[in-house]
Amino acid sequence: MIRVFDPRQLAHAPLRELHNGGWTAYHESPDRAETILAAIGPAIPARDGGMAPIAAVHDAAYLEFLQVAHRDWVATGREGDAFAYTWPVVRRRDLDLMRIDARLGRYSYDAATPITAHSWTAAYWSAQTALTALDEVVRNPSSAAFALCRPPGHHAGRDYLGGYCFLNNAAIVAAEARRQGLGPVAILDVDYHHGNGTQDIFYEDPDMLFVSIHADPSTDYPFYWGHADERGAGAGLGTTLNLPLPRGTDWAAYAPALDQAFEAIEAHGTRLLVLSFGADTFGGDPISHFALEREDFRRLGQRVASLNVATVTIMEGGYATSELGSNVAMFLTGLGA
Ligand code: Q9C
Ligand code: ZN
Repeated sequence: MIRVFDPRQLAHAPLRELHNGGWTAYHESPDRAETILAAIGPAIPARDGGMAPIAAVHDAAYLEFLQVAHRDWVATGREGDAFAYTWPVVRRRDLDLMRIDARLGRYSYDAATPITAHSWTAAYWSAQTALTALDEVVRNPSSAAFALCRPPGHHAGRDYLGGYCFLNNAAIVAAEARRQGLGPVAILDVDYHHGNGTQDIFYEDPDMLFVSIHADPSTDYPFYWGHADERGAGAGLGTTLNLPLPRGTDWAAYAPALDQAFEAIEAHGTRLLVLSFGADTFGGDPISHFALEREDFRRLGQRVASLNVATVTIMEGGYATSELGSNVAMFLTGLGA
């Protein structure tokens, strides 16, 4: 299986994040990617597919904001990483926002996702890493490809960042695959956290299936999205499937949800699967509360491979850095590396 990794992604390295009311070292660190790369072996670098596939998913003003935000932050006299402290949740309207603090709130939904001088570069190459993996699958449709992406993407929406995510790599790949006529396309998200950004992007889309297995948002981030009764809207009603599971979920409880997800993916007639893969379902993850073990990631990979559908796997979360490499390697072994 082709693995794709681009070192320009390492440039994004926020110092700290606001976590449960205090400062902690940033969980989504560059070492995550380095440790995965060391465990999974040789990878090809990303090719530059340009802005078009990114602009097909994200709002133009948001993309502009991402590129200038840290510069504007510094110009205001601030030091360190940029993040918001106020959000327009009530009667939001399309104002021409001048102040960087106002724009940070407009284009984000949490305070745990700082923007550094290099965040845009890293996010851009993370998206290109995902697109290159798609390209590899197109060139050899029997294959699967793994995109070692960071920053991750599934919490980012059309015009907002959050949850360590800036550009929604899975959505960008899914939309580009559809544009290339590779559909029906489905997205399966197995990160511990609900992929609220991906869900939002395709919520009213009648032919993009989004299925997510994640921690129950009544106890876990991102809280406001990922509940079982969210099923899509308008023409997209029925193309979103949320399978929330309680804290403590182990493989025995996880596997039936996976069966249900696969049923929906098969019923959709899926020809290309985009897998948002997070290893934060691991029992030892420092910010998550499922109980999957290392061997379970092999099982997960095997179950995905048994679908027999061309698959682009995109790295999302996973923060147990010392076990992250072997967990991802196990998953790829199961997938049929
Ligand atoms: N104590 C991904 O796994 N945590 N993102 C906020 C809560 C944010 C996780 C602080 C977790 C985001 C891609
Ligand atoms: Zn996660």
